[in-house]
Amino acid sequence: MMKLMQLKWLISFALITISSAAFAGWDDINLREGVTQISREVYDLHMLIFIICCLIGVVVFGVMIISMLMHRKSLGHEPADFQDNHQLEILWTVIPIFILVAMAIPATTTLNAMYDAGDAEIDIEVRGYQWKWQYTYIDDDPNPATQVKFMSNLLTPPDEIYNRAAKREHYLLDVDNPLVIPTDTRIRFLITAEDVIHAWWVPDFAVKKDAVPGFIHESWAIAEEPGIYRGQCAELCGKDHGFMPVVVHAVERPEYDAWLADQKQAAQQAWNETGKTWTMDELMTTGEEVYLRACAACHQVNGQGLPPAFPSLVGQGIAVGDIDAHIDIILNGKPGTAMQAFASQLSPSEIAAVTTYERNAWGNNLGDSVQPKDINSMLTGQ
Ligand code: HEC
Ligand SMILES: [Cu+2]
Repeated sequence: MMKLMQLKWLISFALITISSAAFAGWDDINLREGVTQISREVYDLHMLIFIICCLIGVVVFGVMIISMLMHRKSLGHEPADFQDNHQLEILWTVIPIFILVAMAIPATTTLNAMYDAGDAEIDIEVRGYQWKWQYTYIDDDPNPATQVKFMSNLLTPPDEIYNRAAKREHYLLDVDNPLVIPTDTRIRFLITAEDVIHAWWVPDFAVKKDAVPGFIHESWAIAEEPGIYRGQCAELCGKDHGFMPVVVHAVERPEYDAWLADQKQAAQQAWNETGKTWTMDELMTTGEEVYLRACAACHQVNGQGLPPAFPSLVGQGIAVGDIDAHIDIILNGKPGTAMQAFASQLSPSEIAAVTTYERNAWGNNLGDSVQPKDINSMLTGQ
């Protein structure tokens, strides 16, 4: 049988081990404070409730362990035989009620503030796709085609993912086009999805919202410090769920205004170019660029695909068949397969270019092409 002395040593040893393990990497394992008022409130709540829980744990287990040691049979104690103790029962019901109410009041206040997404200065639509995000800066531009709107794709190359190359800094947490927002500005995120349920999560903003097809969920943030904030999709959404990070770039207001003006001009220019007649060279150059960015992950750089999962586009099938069917599968995808609809992800010019590219690359040499303005009239019915 264990002596009291030995037990004391054992307990202190266990406590020292656990606490030193925890404090060694406290910042690594703890919730982070983030850079918004809400994220700091969430952090403070988390610490408050964590400390309350620890205190309750110490008191309850302390009383329990001490009682067991002090009143054990080997010291000659006899078991008591009373049935209940009303005073004690009322006490251990009322005290926890007070503790719960005391925790609920600050928690509800913060939750209310989190859910109140009104009065935003800037509205940004966040749309989840398998497996990337799309950001649209909603403004009163009457022509949706010239709104600032872009896809945000993972930058980590497959070689690093499959251990054929050394992993970079920000492995799996880097994108080609980050979301750009101004600091000290109230921004509303309108979060939705195109295909399946995703979740947009930026820990430093304490923003984590499900992105559900057909629904728009709101959230908001005021970033107080410039910086790059990284997050991830937080809802299991298919095979590349781990490959759709969120990167937000918070910059000072003047820098944001300049960036937005550039983007607007680029969108306007892209729109102007939709109307002109493109040469074969222009279509092929843009087409290759679009293909490498949006299609090569499945159909491979050489167009051969990875049959049977991803069909080859070389010398066979739809890519060398009727051009309308070819355009159709790119615009609308093929439901139930990994071939998604690209109508909302690519501009009319990009769709025209990539279609033309597939029909004339890798020795397909069909010689035919399609113009951006034709794709645009298919999409708008004009
Ligand atoms: C996530 C993987 C994926 C990506 C990315 C992708 N595709 Fe596909 N694609 C598929 C799959 C799978 C099919 C076969 C669908 C089926 O079962 O018929 C397909 C079929 C096609 C076909 C028809 C092939 C045939 O002969 O049946 C064309 C053309 C095509 N894709 C073009 C594109 C273009 C252009 C892009 C880029 C803008 C693209 N795909 C991006 C997976 C993908
Ligand atoms: Cu996702």
